[in-house]
Amino acid sequence: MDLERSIRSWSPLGTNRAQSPLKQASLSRARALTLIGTPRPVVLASATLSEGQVEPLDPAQSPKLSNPSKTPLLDKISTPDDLRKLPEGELKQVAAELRAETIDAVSVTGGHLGAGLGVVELTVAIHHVFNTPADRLIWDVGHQAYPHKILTGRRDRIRTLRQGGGLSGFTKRSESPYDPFGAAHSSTSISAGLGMAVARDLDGRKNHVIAVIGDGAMSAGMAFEAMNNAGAMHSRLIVILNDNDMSIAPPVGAMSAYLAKLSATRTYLKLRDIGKQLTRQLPEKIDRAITRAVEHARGYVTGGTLFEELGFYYVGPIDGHNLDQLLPVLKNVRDTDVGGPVLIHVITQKGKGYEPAESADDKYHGVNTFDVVTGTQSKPKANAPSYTRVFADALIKAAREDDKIVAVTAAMPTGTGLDFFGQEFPKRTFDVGIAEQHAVTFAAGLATEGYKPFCAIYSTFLQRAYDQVMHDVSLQKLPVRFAIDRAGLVGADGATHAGSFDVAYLGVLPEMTIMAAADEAELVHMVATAAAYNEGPIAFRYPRGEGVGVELPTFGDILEIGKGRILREGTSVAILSLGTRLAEALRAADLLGAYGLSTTVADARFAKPLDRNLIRQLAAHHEVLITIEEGSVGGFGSFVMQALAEDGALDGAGQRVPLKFRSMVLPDTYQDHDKPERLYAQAGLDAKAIVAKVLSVLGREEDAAKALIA
Ligand SMILES: Cc1ncc(C[n+]2csc(CCOP(=O)(O)OP(=O)(O)O)c2C)c(N)n1
Repeated sequence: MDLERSIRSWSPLGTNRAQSPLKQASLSRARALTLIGTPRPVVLASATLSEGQVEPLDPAQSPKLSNPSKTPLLDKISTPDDLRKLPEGELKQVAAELRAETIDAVSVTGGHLGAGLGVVELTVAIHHVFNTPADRLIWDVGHQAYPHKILTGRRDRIRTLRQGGGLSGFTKRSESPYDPFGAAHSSTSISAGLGMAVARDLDGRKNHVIAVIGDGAMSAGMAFEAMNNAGAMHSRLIVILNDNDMSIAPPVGAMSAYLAKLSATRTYLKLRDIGKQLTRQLPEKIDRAITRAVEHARGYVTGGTLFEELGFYYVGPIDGHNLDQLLPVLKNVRDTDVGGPVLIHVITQKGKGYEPAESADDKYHGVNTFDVVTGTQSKPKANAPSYTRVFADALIKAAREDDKIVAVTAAMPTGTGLDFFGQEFPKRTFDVGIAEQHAVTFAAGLATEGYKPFCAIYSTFLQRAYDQVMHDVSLQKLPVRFAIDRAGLVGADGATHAGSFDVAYLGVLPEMTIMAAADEAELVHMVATAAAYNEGPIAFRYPRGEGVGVELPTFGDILEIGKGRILREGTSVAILSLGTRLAEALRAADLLGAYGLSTTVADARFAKPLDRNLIRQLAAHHEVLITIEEGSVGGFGSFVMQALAEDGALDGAGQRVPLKFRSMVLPDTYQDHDKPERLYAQAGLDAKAIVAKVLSVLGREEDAAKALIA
């Protein structure tokens, strides 16, 4: 089915087509066609055009067709089986069409672009050479898998990427049999691939397992743990190292320097010779050919590579945009059993083939929707600074006063705002690479020497360093400051990136202090509090996106540890909020007034230690006490309930009216990507849901049902 027809025949959830993503898709499709049909050297980088030879797509060259498709080869491909039917000579054009389709789709949806553009040829080559999905193809992180999605039966939905109800922005098992392993957190592919390879061996099957991992992801501990294990086993695993010399930011560390040296000292030329040599030798003497190829690639130039020392057969480096190199090498690796794992070192360019991406500093790693012709990204009007920026500015101010303050990021300088900190304090800023575990223990080391490390890590990625937080930090009571960005639901990145669990997983650790900012001014206070607090580890969490627009203090106040605040006093209902649900709690209090319910609203500020006095007061003077937070069960609400139970407040003893307590938390499910406000509504954590909860607790079920739909 061609794209236009498939767009016409598919409507998401039966929604109004005028507003559906597919309406946008068709419009944008028209733009894609224009893009490909009209040569625009300004947009498509010339390297792609010359390599892909895409010029015949100009309608002027197909005068007989009234409305010729501008992606004639891609239109023939519903699944990789169709791709495999095409002769190799047509694959360059497939790649060019795939690149243009990817650019156009992301221009409509926003999302990860640079990484996908860098693996277009690799994606085509892998699916052409290997028998996916029987051969397992694992994309590390999965943010580069949009071209893969287009080739594996998802082209008709590609313009729903990251939209509610649409395709995930990462690989996902439930989405396609061509995604044998879900991802989004990095550096898992070699471990998962090795597991699949060993399972295959145990079953006596013959399929291939291919893990594609970036040079950034390769710097993480997990990747090394997996290589260490794989190198000592005799299982056939193919690891493709996609080396584009970029992470989100420029890559850091000795591994990156090593890869640069490796690729600089081994030229493609030699590999091209090797390719020819392999082709000459095929098919009779495959074993000898690959052996000789690898001998050329390794021993002669710089001695054994690190990968060989780890037990891998190393092949490369090869030009990952040149199908004439990729195809013979992949075929040889496919057809040759070297008795263990193989690592193919592929050099690519992030953002390849789209000039605005190629020339941007971040290679368009992650983009908003954008204009395909100019590359200009849409910039939604901000009403307030982002929490990330407020954190960075507050930390910079604190660091001007205190030269012991240092900052640590695990490959996320821009995402955490530490790029700004680094501009002013380059020597006090440490990007340790994608290595959250190391980041935390490194910060612990700094703390032992009297420094004040602020470890800025997204909630979801801090999960990786849980043992380090426990064993290296909290057990030793070291004053590491955890700045936990992206707390709560994050939207388009979906369940893999949701910051749902940090209060629960940190809150059970002795010695931890945990704060949650209710707005951006509170965040400024919490940065000041963390800077001043030296008694042990302290964490403060804040969400993705912009603040609520409150006035920012020039300098933050040092908050009293474990003390909350009351914002509004009422008599019958109390809402105790942790974090940025506070605005919804205040809105709910207004709405409850209309039901004749006078409501107290308090901001706990601290999930640990709890403000026991505040909780006792709220319990003693209200009939209903509700806690609300942007986190899972087992967090703040559970801690409050434990405190109430210990106090006997749930026994009804000594109370005029027995307390009715409820805790509002995220549902016990993984919520897929969508707009955060919609996800919070689904989760039952908005003002309406609070009102309904209170009314229901009071037995006013009819009112509760009405409140929900009001
Ligand atoms: C554990 C973890 N930490 C941080 C991230 C955020 N992240 C997503 S992609 C990326 C860079 C990956 O670089 P690389 O593997 O070289 O792939 P490229 O984007 O350059 O193709 C980072 C740091 C993540 N996904 N997982």
